[in-house]
Amino acid sequence: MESEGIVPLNNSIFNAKMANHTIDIYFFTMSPPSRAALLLMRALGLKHNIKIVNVLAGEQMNPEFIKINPLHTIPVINDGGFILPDSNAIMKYLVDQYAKDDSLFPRDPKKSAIVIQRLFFVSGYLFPRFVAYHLPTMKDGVKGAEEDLNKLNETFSMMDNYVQGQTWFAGNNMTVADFAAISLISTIYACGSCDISAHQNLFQWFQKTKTAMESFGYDEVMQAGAEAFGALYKSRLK
Ligand SMILES: N[C@@H](CCC(=O)N[C@@H](CS)C(=O)NCC(=O)O)C(=O)O
Repeated sequence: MESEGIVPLNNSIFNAKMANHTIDIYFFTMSPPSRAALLLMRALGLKHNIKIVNVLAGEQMNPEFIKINPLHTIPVINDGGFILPDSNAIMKYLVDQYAKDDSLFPRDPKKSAIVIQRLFFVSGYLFPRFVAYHLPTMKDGVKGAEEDLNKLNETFSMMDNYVQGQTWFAGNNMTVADFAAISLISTIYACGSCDISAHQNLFQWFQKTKTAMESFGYDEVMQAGAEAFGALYKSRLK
């Protein structure tokens, strides 16, 4: 628990490398990975321009957007003509390109490997299992399957193990893995669909990370989007 409560960032709002341009981010507030990328931009103090892609209305399928990202997913950034989809790739790029130090994505091979593993975990376990359980409600207004709820709860147990005895999701420093993980945990919590507080270490990490991210604009970026998703989920369930 070396760095409990310490936010290892110099969170200035101006970065010399950004002097003459802003980064476009294709974004929708209800999209967890979009919020992870945007909150990181805020944490790094990067000038940005939000371009809303309403995935609920299918705007990601517009031919202009498909040209930008053939995968038709958000988030995507456009940094002076450099176009990059996927929140994980985006966060890695932004830290490498603009952060004042490597604390959010360490260069040390072992520390870096752990961050990458956690990002793959979020992409390969937490995100698909979140979608599997919540999509039937969002799409058809029916409850997700018990089996999918069990799998999601199993994922929380895995995360609970990861954060046991350490402050952050990928070790003893806040990293981009915390941004990725909290984007989904905050959304699921706002849905009230699972008992996250039953997983004590995970719940403590959630509370601590929220507080640590307040100065980046957590409430405005993360909480607001999670609540918007949660409100829609609850209204569909009725
Ligand atoms: N691994 C990707 C996942 C992106 C993703 O699936 N985004 C969803 C919104 S949460 C999306 O754009 N869905 C629209 C679609 O697939 O057509 C990331 O981290 O950026």
